[in-house]
Amino acid sequence: MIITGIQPTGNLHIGNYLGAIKPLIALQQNDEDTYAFIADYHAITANFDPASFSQVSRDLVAMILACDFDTERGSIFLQSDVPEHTEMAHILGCTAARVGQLNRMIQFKEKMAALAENEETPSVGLYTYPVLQAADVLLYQDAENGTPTKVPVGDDQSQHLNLVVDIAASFNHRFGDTFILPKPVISTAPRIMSLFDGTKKMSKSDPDDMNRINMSDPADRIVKKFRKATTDQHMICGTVEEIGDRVCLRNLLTIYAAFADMTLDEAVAHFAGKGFGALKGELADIVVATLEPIQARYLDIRERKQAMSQMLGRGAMGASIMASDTLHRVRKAIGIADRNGLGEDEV
Ligand code: AQP
Repeated sequence: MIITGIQPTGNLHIGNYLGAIKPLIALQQNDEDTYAFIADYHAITANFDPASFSQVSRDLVAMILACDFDTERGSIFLQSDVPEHTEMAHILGCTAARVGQLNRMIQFKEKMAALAENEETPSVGLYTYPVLQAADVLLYQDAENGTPTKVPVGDDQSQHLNLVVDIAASFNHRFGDTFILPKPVISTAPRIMSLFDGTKKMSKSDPDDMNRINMSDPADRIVKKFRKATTDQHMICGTVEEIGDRVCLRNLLTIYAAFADMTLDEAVAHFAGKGFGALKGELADIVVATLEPIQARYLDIRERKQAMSQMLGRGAMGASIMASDTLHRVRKAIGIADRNGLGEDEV
């Protein structure tokens, strides 16, 4: 079983596609039961626009479906449609997660520093974010077979995932075996960087749209963004080792290799001795050719609003069956009875 979440914090970009969606679809093809959720309760831990929030979430669902997520083999749902996530987060926050652990989270420190630059202070939700993440993961358990749930994540999330495992172990230690410890699967997919700053990752919430290639960008905009991407004056080198600290070159070659299903070595060999013009031209061609059919499906799915609502409803219902079962066991373990004070077993 696989559980994965993606935040509705803006337009999906090719970094999300290569780093999260494409590997997820590949895992799904191995017959894994998949739960994919739109992490809207995570997205509200930072600034968000209530007027467009719901549409951003739905567009994200439409794009994931357009990338070939198979709803026969998995559920896709909104986190906020499955209230067990927040209830479980409260229980874990009280019983198994400790302030000292949250204080060590690098992502919180980085986000807090970024907010401080604008004289803003973080929300409590941003601080407790990893506890909600623990709830997201631990609700989905293969209790019948006892096999660990796989959680595919980028390496920037490995600290949070280790915390999820620690929280589960600490709960089990205190209340008896309740959770099967999950298995983080750290992505081997490439990290895609900003088109202008090769040291900063491509990101949905980056205020400058020119830094990323959105999955929904039209062909002419993709061509323009690659044309304007940062380069240097040198020719393209002959080996990966020679790339050295030319981070923008490395990024463009990495994107090319990922879209062409090549290794980085093969991509370097393909462009060795050529100028950036050749690389940027071929890069735009291959990205446009991959995205165009996805975009056509996306526009079609996005229009079918009722079908999407029904599909999300089915997804939430499927997720709720498993989530409420786990939550029931957790409530029982901590001595909180279900159904008006009576344990379900006594009803
Ligand atoms: N640049 C990237 N390269 C490769 N993979 C990436 N992911 C994100 N950016 C890149 C992967 O996409 C998934 C989405 O996770 P998320 O929506 O929870 O948030 P994120 O990682 O913080 O993604 P963004 O795009 O950078 O959003 P914002 O701007 O909101 O922070 C994850 O699996 C991630 O590894």
